[in-house]
Amino acid sequence: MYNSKLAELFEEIADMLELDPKISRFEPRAYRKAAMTIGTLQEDVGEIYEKRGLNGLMELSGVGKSIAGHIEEYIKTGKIKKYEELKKKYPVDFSGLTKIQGMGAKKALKLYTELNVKNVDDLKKAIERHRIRELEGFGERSEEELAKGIALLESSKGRMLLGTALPEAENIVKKLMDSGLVEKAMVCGSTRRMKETVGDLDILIISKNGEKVMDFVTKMNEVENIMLRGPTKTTVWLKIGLSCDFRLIEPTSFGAATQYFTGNKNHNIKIREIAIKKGYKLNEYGLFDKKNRNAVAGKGEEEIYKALGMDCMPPEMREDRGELDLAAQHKLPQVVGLDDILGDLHVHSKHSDGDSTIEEMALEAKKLGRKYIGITDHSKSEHVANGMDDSQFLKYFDEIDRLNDRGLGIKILKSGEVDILKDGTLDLKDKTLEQMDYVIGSVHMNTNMDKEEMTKRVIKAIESGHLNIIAHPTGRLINRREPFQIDLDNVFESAEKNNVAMEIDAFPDRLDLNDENIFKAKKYKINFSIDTDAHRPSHLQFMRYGIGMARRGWLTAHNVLNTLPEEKLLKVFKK
Ligand code: DGT
Ligand code: CA
Ligand code: CA
Ligand code: ZN
Repeated sequence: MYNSKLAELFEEIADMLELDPKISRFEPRAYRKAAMTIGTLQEDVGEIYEKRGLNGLMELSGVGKSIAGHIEEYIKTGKIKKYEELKKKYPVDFSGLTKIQGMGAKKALKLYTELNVKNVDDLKKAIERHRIRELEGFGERSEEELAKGIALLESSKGRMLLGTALPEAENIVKKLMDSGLVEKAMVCGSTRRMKETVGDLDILIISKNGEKVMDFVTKMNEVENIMLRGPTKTTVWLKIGLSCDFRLIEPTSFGAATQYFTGNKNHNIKIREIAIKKGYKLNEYGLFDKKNRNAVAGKGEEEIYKALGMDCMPPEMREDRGELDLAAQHKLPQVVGLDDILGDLHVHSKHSDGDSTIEEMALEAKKLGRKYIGITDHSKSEHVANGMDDSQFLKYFDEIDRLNDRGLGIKILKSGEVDILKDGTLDLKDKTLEQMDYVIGSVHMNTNMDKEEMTKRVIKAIESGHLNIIAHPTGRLINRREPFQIDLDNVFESAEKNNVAMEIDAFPDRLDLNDENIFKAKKYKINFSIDTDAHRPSHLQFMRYGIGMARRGWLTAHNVLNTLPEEKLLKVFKK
């Protein structure tokens, strides 16, 4: 997979181009746009290039001839000349530094020219010596903020977004299956549990050609270097920046092995104790009785749980949050699945910061089997996202009406992602809001408020009577921005009273609410909406990450609004 690496390179090229005032602003913008497209693409650009060449690349939005050329150059040589040249001029690790909250390329350049800070380590030293606060335009506060930003980054170090790790894992499993060398290959570990970030990939394999398989995996295009090579276990470092364990498993142990390597660790420790109490021994090879015979052969996970008197729960629930007790009482919830989803209620178009027309988004959603799609472009205060004012919203409603009249085979709902302003009021006139089928409210700006103020702000919006869904309720961006200060219990309580749903934003770096907060929110009688927040058609596939979070938070289809058919949904929205 070249996608994430290329996206990073293009971002960094854009950062460096922006530093030169003589260069037109359009050039860095073009690189950023390409980075956004490629970084969130589900298909690997390497594969697109292999199958359809330069023309295939140029069909991607934001990818023209010159950027397609860069991609080709990178695939063939592992380098981009333009990048290397810029790097000579600016020997600074922009991509590392700009991952720190509050650090842009301009600040990074200033730190380089004034203090010779080239990377995060240099920055840490400069902070320790209190050199930052002396700089013009920085000060003590921003020195502290940078220190906090670094701490956040380090606490997440090496953990990759599920949205990057899972497609790579699937790509590797497919290659293994296509190789003809393996009977089975399966991703386990945190990836299978759909944890929001992944530390490493764990892939289990059944094969009669162990030696050849281990050769095959070490020679895959995706591999940067081999960390450990053995007859039954091989660990490689992948080019995308993640390590991957491959384990060869005996067919008779496969169930026990997938159970063990899916984890999580605490779940495993508990289930092992349960096994001991019942007179068994459980390990990655099987479930053994007292005479050390493999009691249930360990062929399938289901049988292992069953032999211990339990129902088998989906991997997403195996987090030691009480699931084993429920399994023993045969009271596991029937958690929501992707097949239950009938629509997507948070989608952007060209009318604000999306890449595609309403029609294109709707047709793609139809292809995915959705019955309705809510278009939710931004309101005017969201300048960076091209937000619309009231009169622009009216034209946009007209367009939706026309599309529905024409009939695309999928219903388009009229909505908007309306900013919840600093004082808790909404960014559009009541008259405009009343024309929407439902309204999403979001906090985007002034996020540095203290907890009490922020909580009041959101609750005031919930009580306005206009809102139906609160989007990405904590505002966090995984590994990049902390959630803002907010008392979620108070928010959930108010949401319950006012029949306002909480969003599970499925965009890979948001996943907001996250699993823990969903678990907490489930105690209240509130609805959830699992939305992709798509900005281009391929993003509509992010639904599965939101579903992963919902399953990790034990939600059933009953808790989720967009499992309802349109009529019932609109009734809930009417209040
Ligand atoms: P990660 O890689 O940090 O995102 O998280 P996991 O859950 O994939 O953890 P990993 O790769 O270290 O190990 C894979 C699974 O193997 C883990 O979920 C449970 C099992 N496992 C690993 N270490 C232990 C252990 O010390 N005891 C037990 N019972 N199971 C373990
Ligand atoms: Ca792992
Ligand atoms: Ca591992
Ligand atoms: Zn949005």
